[in-house]
Amino acid sequence: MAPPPGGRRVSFIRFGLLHRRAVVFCALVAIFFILMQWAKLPINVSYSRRITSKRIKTVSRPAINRPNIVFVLADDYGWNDIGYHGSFIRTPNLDSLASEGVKLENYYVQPICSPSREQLMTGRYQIHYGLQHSVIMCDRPHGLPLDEVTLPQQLKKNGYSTYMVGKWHLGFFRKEYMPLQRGFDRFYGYLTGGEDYWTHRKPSQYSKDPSEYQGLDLRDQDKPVLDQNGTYSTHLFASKAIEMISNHDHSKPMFLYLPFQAVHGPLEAPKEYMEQYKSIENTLVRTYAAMVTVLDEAVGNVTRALKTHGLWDNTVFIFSTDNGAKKGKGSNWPLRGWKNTLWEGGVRAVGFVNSNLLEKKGRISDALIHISDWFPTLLRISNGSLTGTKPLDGFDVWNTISTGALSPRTEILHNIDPLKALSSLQFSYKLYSDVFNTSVYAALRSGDWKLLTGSQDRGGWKHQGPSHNMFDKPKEQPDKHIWLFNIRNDPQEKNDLSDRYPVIVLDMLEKLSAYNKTAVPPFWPPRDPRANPALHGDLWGPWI
Ligand SMILES: *[C@@H]1O[C@H](CO)[C@@H](O)[C@H](O)[C@H]1NC(C)=O
Ligand SMILES: *[C@@H]1O[C@H](CO)[C@@H](O)[C@H](O)[C@H]1NC(C)=O
Ligand SMILES: *[C@@H]1O[C@H](CO)[C@@H](O)[C@H](O)[C@H]1NC(C)=O
Ligand SMILES: *[C@@H]1O[C@H](CO)[C@@H](O)[C@H](O)[C@H]1NC(C)=O
Ligand SMILES: *[C@@H]1O[C@H](CO)[C@@H](O)[C@H](O)[C@H]1NC(C)=O
Ligand SMILES: [Ca+2]
Repeated sequence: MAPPPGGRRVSFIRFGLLHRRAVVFCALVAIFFILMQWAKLPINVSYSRRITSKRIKTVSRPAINRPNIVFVLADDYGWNDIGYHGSFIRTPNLDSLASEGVKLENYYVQPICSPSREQLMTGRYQIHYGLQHSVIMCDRPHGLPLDEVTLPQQLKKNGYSTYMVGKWHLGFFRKEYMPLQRGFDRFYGYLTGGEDYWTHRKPSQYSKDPSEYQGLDLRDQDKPVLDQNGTYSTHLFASKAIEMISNHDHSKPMFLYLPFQAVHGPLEAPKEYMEQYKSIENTLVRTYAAMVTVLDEAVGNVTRALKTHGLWDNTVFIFSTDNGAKKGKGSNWPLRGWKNTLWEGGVRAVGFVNSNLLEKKGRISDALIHISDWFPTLLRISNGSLTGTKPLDGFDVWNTISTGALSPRTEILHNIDPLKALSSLQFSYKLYSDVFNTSVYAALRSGDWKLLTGSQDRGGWKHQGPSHNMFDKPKEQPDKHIWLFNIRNDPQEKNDLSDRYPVIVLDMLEKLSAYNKTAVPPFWPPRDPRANPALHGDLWGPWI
């Protein structure tokens, strides 16, 4: 791989900690923490064992008076597109919120929109409800199954007011699948996966597919919003969130779910923000940077409103992306791959927590955490109950985030998607073993190891700067369909170790096979022409 701009040696650490002094400082801090850990080892060991064995129920509840929960989800926001990961893009609000709180640097999501949202809402892997293939498509009759219990439903049961502003993308072919029917008291936003930032119409004017159905996709509760043509969605959603914050009844705790449209395609940004990056020649890079900066400003405005209304001191604020940056858009440097791939660039996510309720603030957490963990974690801190929920794949990681306790999570099933194999069988694969058919698209993380199988988009490494791009492709056999990496030593996924450690490969395949035995078949209905908004007053919405 070519050296990155500046000619220095590629090292993962370099991107977080620019100076050697910082490295030395961190080493000293690490030694300090190791000594601290050692000093109170007996307590920690029994504590983490308790978490692992019974997850949530046996852990004593913190003395928290049901905090407000504000969850900001960015869309398609890349690992390297935030100030504190070394981006040239200015994100002052996100940077300071993150550095006051706990940065989650070993935090994972799903590689595409709907699955990340499904897991956030249910605490369960998609293999357990048949959504392992692709996203919820706007003209296919599917959605998050109605027997799945959602996070806002559980919070509402426990007395929370539940607000949602932004992108749903969890299904709407029947009314029962829509946000107000899945636990939200208030909904302002859109139902499909992407649209125009100003007209709020799907598809955007940039769509090249003439067969795509067209229509407005913006609602306030159940009603179409017809008077916001021309309001950029990041401004619109921030102001609607602030309106809900202002009108909130303080006798109840609040759950505000704020999945912004930004920075999903199409790349569109207001002129004033483009101006801030006028030195950047590449229009796409300039536009993307401007979109990120509006998002950052929106987060600043929302947190300011929480403070003004006296809600902040008792709020747990979480920021997360739903997947890595798309191939041609932002940057996941130094990670391999992008959105819609199971490489680290698709699934390793920007995320942090800010709250007065954190016991140890101003930290970087290296603990393994996954988006499915928010469900039990947030129910735990909200004194909520898990009664009536299905078996969870998520873990309660509050102590891990708040105090630095060991993570109860040691594994992440990134996905098993049998349909992806069927649609892209270009080679007749030799099976590695009969334990798990390695032509099937899957990936599993276990400890530091990660195994990928099947026909994977090969990814690559892209560094996007203000005035240059650098792109490096992996050099691999085209029919390769099994990879093993040690992610801790090789976070860039450059050195495939599958030939060197066949026993580990076999062990991981056995684990995949065990997960596969708990899976339900993927549900992937055909396109339905009745979804066409032209049949429903030019509005995207339920059609059955
Ligand atoms: C937490 O839940 C328990 C049992 O549902 C209830 O008795 C208690 O009052 C709740 N505490 C708070 C702070 O809401
Ligand atoms: C939205 O506004 C633009 C610019 O004013 C206008 O060209 C377009 O026709 C409007 N679209 C709708 C659906 O009203
Ligand atoms: C943030 O608030 C300022 C001041 O009210 C406003 O001018 C700006 O447009 C807001 N930005 C966003 C992204 O909402
Ligand atoms: C492995 O899976 C592929 C794709 O689903 C299928 O075509 C092939 O027959 C399977 N091989 C075996 C031995 O089951
Ligand atoms: C996964 O399980 C299904 C259903 O039991 C089975 O048909 C399929 O072959 C399994 N896939 C792999 C890759 O083992
Ligand atoms: Ca996304």
